[in-house]
Amino acid sequence: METKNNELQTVAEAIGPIEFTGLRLTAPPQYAAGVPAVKIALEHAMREMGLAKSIATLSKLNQKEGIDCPGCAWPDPDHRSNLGEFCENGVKAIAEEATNKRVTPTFFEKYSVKEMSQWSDFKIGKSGRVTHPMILREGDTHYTPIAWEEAFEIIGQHLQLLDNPNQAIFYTSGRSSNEAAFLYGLFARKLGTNNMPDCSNMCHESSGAGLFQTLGIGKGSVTLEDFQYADVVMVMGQNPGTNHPRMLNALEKCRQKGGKVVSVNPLKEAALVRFKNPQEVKGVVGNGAAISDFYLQIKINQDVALLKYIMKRLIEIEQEEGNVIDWDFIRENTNGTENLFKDLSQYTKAELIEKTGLKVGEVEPIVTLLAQKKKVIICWAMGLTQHKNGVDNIRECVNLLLLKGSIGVQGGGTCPVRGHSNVQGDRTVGITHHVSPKLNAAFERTFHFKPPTLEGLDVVHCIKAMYEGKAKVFMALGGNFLSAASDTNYTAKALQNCDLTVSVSTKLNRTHLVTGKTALILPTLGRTEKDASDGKSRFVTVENSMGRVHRSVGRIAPASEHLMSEPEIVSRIAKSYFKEDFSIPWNRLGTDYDFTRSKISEVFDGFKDYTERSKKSGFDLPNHTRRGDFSKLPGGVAKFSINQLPDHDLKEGEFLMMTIRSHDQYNTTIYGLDDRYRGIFNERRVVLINPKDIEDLRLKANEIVDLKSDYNGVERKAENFIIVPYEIPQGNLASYFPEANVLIPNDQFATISNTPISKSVRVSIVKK
Ligand SMILES: Nc1nc2c(c(=O)[nH]1)N[C@H]1C(S)=C(S)[C@@H](COP(=O)(O)OP(=O)(O)OC[C@H]3O[C@@H](n4cnc5c(=O)[nH]c(N)nc54)[C@H](O)[C@@H]3O)O[C@H]1N2
Ligand SMILES: Nc1nc2c(c(=O)[nH]1)N[C@H]1C(S)=C(S)[C@@H](COP(=O)(O)OP(=O)(O)OC[C@H]3O[C@@H](n4cnc5c(=O)[nH]c(N)nc54)[C@H](O)[C@@H]3O)O[C@H]1N2
Ligand SMILES: [Mo]
Repeated sequence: METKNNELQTVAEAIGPIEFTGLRLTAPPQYAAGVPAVKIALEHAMREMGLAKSIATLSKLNQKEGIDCPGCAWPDPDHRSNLGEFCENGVKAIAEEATNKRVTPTFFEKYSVKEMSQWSDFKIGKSGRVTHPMILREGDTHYTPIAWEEAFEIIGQHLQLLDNPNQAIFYTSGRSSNEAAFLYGLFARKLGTNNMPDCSNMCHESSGAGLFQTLGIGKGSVTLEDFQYADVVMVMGQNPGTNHPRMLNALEKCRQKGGKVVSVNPLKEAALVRFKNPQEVKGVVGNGAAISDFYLQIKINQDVALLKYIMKRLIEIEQEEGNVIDWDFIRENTNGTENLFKDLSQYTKAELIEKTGLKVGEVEPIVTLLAQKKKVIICWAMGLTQHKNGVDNIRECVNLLLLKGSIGVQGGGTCPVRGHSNVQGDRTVGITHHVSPKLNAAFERTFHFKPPTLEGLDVVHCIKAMYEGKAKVFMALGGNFLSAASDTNYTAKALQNCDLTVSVSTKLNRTHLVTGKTALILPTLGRTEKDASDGKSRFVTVENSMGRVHRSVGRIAPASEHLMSEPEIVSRIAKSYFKEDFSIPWNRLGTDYDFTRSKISEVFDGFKDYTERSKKSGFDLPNHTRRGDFSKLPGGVAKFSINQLPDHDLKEGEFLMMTIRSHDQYNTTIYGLDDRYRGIFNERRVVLINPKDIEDLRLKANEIVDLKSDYNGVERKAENFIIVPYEIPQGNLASYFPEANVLIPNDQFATISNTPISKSVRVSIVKK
């Protein structure tokens, strides 16, 4: 079949404008943070919030009595800086939420849905906070206000009308509190479905799967303190300067104590090279500190090849000199070494190194370091998880750590660096599409009903179900599902197939503009805002990337008097559906968070005295791997695994493309148009490419091209990208998410974890 006829049709509303905003390029800066970061952060804060609100929010950000930063999930140190325990992008996140701008009923009266859909994501987001519950009734062109009670009734009625509960989908983004997520999961289960896709399906699902299989828990093993004791920290597939800036403090401290930092990344990310800590005087006046001792600019998705090379070399050195591999640890705590050794012997060093695109001379110093040192931490994020072999990537990291006996020891272990500030907590308290008999039993014991036993749908499979008309009601607790998911046109059609789409949101986004027949926006409180019931103030709790649960207390007046808290919204929907069934006290659960927490602690282990212990610095959830205890696994030992080298099946002229975040965005929320640390300003429709590839393709810098992907004969096109010469390995490209999401087919995802292949998309460049 001609691929031309097989092109996935464009849904203009889903794509937004494809015009340019005026690219400017500079050389990437020599360091990250420092004074410019402080200045830019404060400019954002003042522009969005004004002085009084800036002081009210920022002075309480990440303090023990304060607001948990909605920016990322990096943990807070025990000693909090007086200069402020936050970073540039944390300030931007706060400013974005606590903005003074408002999206009111008058705003919706003025702009039709169609008109707003033609705005850029930047403009949509900058419109401000949604102030009233709004409805888009079937056939209407504009959203109109609706009373809360009527909104809940409409949702209840739609759910009643379904043939079966599996026609409903309950998506969660990672900003929700433990309390809201728990009630949401309880509601879905009581309704009778496990269709609980969540943003981790697109994010760290591969980490959870890989770690669970090999170590028995889907979470990381290290604490913040471990960074001070580590001999080596490897940062693989992660850009902390933009996405987890406070992690740079930990890396700096590690180096001050004599540890070495190794970065593995196709791009030379400025913050991984040099960092000026704005929380310290020397960061303001000095040259800053080097962060990486070694930098491996690896080709996209060749991390398994690199790890295999390193392990092969470690085994060789062990054979020659000994004292490299921790045999005692391996004997006592693992199985599968023989198979691993056999697997490694199949490959030659030359073929492995060639795949990475690195030189032996670049990798050998790291081999030597790892041979000599014992305590190793591996940190990673999306650069490892969002590939077809995302789970293999994680398991191969575990293999290296197990060889070194570096799990369950002070200064060593696994560190998947989570994204959304409470994505880990949401999962802990029951947001999962998987069925666990143990969890079902705990829900049954606590709430006296039988939770469903059929596996639910994750993100990619619920999109397919909606596309095929098998799911009819879509609800989202936060997030921007349309723009976050891959295959934008396909996902748009999937949402449009629904009878009802519901978004519990703080701000306007594209998912509100490409909807089911009827659509609701339910405006909710953000982290920064005071949450009270009957005049009594309440607080919510969250879990950070390292498994510590603590409270978050809102500090400023809500954006509108009509906002409702997330737990309350969820419980009111449940009430409207279950009507006369009073077996679960929804009212009390939605209003009395202490009571909700007492129920969480009945269902889940580790939450004893939850409310009290969440105050001050919070408490750590049980993590047996952290203690070197693998008894949760069959046989009671950790597992070495066998992982294949990826096959990208690139055809002539095809590149491997990663979709990455710019410095001025939070996922689909666009704070600004600059990517300062990469020297790219005022433009997002760019494609980063090696100058030699530009030459080979007879392209020119600044030329405008289209990007095309072709999977299984279906052509997907992203129009209008500017060629930007960049120091990136040959054969690789980079462009921004979500603009490039149209190119990623919904059926291309990681084995086991089903995470879309956002970091290794096969594309070609089409000249205009
Ligand atoms: N300011 C800000 N903070 C955020 C977010 C945000 O958008 N903005 N998002 C939050 C969320 S939800 C998440 S999940 C995290 C995301 O945090 P990151 O994972 O750091 O974010 P990405 O931009 O996706 O960056 C991936 C990095 O991996 C590299 N990479 C890509 N492919 C490969 C590969 O094959 N191998 C290796 N070794 N490296 C590779 C890229 O060059 C890039 O540096 O950040 C969280 N924090
Ligand atoms: N191509 C490509 N696609 C990707 C990625 C990639 O690297 N490349 N990354 C993936 C990753 S890692 C993730 S985590 C997903 C992110 O997927 P999502 O979590 O769905 O997306 P966000 O952009 O974080 O959601 C932003 C919206 O959340 C709402 N919001 C903000 N704060 C709150 C709150 O406190 N409560 C409520 N109810 N709503 C709130 C606002 O309305 C805002 O518009 O995207 C994924 N998609
Ligand atoms: Mo994420």
